[in-house]
Amino acid sequence: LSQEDATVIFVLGGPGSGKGTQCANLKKDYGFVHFSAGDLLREEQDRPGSEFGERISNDIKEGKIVPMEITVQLLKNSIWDTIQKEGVRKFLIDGFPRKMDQALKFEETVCPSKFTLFFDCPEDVMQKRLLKRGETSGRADDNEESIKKRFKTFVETSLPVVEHFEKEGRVVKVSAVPGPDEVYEDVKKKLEEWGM
Ligand code: UP5
Ligand code: MG
Repeated sequence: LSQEDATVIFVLGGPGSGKGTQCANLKKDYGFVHFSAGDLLREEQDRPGSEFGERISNDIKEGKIVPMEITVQLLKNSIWDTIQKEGVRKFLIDGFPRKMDQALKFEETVCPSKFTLFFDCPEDVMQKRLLKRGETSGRADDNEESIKKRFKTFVETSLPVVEHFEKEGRVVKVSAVPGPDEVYEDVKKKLEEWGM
């Protein structure tokens, strides 16, 4: 796919920064199709007969990044499926790419992104949100030990991806600290500046 065929926006930010929350808003108001890489991996993990189930489940608990071939393929399938079945060509890719190799592979073999929407949030704020969510989420990685590992991977491996896109002038940065409504107002304003 080329940039003319589809609009792809990467949505990045630390664990618990609010990517999923804001994508739900954008989906409703802008007609995007929303794919969370983490959700796709959790679905694949639970799919009976998946050969990757154990690998995914272990990587998620350890806050590690699942081998990119798996994630890129899941995203690619979902995107093509949507284009063929629904004809929608506007995608939010949430929580991906979180490693440089994924970024290059996706833009080369699936579609170049228009820009990256980056939710900037300090760790203490994200940790509080995740521990609170952990009381009810049932997510295997919403516990103190896994959260610490997720933060480490984010700083060491995922932030360099944001910096890479920033050098190319393709990052839209929003503070994720205020409440969800205020964050969303800021998101809308900045998307408008990008002609969305
Ligand atoms: N909340 C949200 N916004 C708020 C606000 N402004 N003020 C106050 N509270 C706010 O929000 C988290 C919580 O905070 C919620 O309770 C929400 O109500 C509240 P959410 O919108 O869920 O944040 P999000 O950024 O989506 O957090 P998430 O935990 O999903 O982020 P992660 O990036 O950690 O998780 P993801 O599912 O993307 O990935 C999980 C794992 O999958 C990774 O660690 C990795 O092991 C694996 N993975 C890969 O290997 N490769 C990939 O490409 C992707 C994932
Ligand atoms: Mg999420």
